[in-house]
Amino acid sequence: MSDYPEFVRYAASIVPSERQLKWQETEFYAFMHYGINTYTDQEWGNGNEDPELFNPTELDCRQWAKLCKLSGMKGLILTAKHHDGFCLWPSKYTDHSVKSSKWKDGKGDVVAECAAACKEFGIKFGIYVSPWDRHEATYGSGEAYNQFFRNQLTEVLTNYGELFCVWFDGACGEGPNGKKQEYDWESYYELIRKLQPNATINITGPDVRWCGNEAGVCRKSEWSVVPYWHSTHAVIEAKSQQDVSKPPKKINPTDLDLGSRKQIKNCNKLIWYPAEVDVSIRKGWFYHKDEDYTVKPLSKLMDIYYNSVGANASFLLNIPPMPNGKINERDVETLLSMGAQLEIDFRENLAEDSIMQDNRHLDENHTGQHILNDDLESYWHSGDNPEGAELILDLGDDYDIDKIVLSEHIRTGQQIEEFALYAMKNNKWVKLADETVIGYKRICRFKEIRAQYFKLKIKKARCFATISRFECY
Ligand code: FUL
Repeated sequence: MSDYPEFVRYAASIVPSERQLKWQETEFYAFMHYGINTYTDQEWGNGNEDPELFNPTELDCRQWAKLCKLSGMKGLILTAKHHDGFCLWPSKYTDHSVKSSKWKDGKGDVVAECAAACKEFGIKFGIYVSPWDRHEATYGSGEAYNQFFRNQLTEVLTNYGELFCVWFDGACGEGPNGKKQEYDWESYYELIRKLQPNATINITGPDVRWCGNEAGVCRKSEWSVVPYWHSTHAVIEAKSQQDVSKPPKKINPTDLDLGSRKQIKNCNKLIWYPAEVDVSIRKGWFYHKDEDYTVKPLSKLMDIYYNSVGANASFLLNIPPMPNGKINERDVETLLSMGAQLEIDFRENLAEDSIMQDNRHLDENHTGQHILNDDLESYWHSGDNPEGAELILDLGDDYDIDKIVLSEHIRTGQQIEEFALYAMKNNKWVKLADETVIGYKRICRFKEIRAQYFKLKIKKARCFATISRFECY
């Protein structure tokens, strides 16, 4: 039995909250950047835009939600208010909203239409509300703005049903001489917990962290257990976008490793803080006609999917509606082929109903055989001697396999630090993958191989190891 230092035992004991577990299952979901910028052709509005400009002629939130569903997404986050302060719902606390627009004679509510469409198509609904508000006069005055923001939050948190996520941007382009608002984050969080207890608070918040760039890249080892200071407001704000012309394209080189033993060794407080990869299907976040030719190709989107959902992060893909209120056919086509590709890639799990043996387990309720069903709550547990533990899968016959999907039972934490996968070829184990973390999900892709036996070997872990999913495609 290995002897683990105290800090490793502590790290192995950190677990997600129920709301984080639910969010994790959302995996792939849409961002919809839509608002006054859609009509002024801008990325960041300055707050002086005339609300009358907002005038979709064919707003179709059902098209948005249906497209998300067909693309394999499980949720949608709408920019209810971006940095320009224009609200997509008729807020009582400002006139800078849809109620001052021509659309539906000022009687419309995009948030309500979008929430209803998500419900109809069976996907989750979330909202983005920008704390940075360039229109509101009280912005920069301290408590008066905090109260205004809480009032607006209360509206969106109470009037549109269950939200799976509230997304707070850390961006602020005021610069050193601009307005300085001291956000009362704790009071915002308290309100969200009270009114939407199941919603995660993403990015400038305690539940889900930003992957650190807008290019769709995540770390090789994306740990969900990290030092607590990654969730502090000052740190998040400092890393957020400060200039509209400089979207963050790369992870800061000093941030490439957040959760290895080296990073957590001297930290007395660790938290469960999983990563989200946010990226736009086009060049910008809002729709611009001259970016119609920048729609990312299917291959690029699939790569991002595998490198995020398949590497212990979630994938938040932005699809910006056009001024008429619909999604452009280029984006639609690409997303429909993405949905079809995902169906093909994960059509039949060949490991289901097979035999899984192990060389050790905690007890009879946690043997290898427990990981081949759909139930993520039934899992294999190594017992307190994980290094060198092996799970051997017998498919019963030879099959062509090019993907293996693994999950840890994250309700018990994240422990696996290094693992390898093998297939049996001519009575020899051939290595297919040699990786680090697994976490909620790791999809290992390799050159197609025809084999009957596959093996997972745990090379290094924190105190013990669990596996709740082992799928072959
Ligand atoms: C950034 C914002 O400034 C962009 O406009 C966009 O909303 C993106 C998701 O976050 O920080």
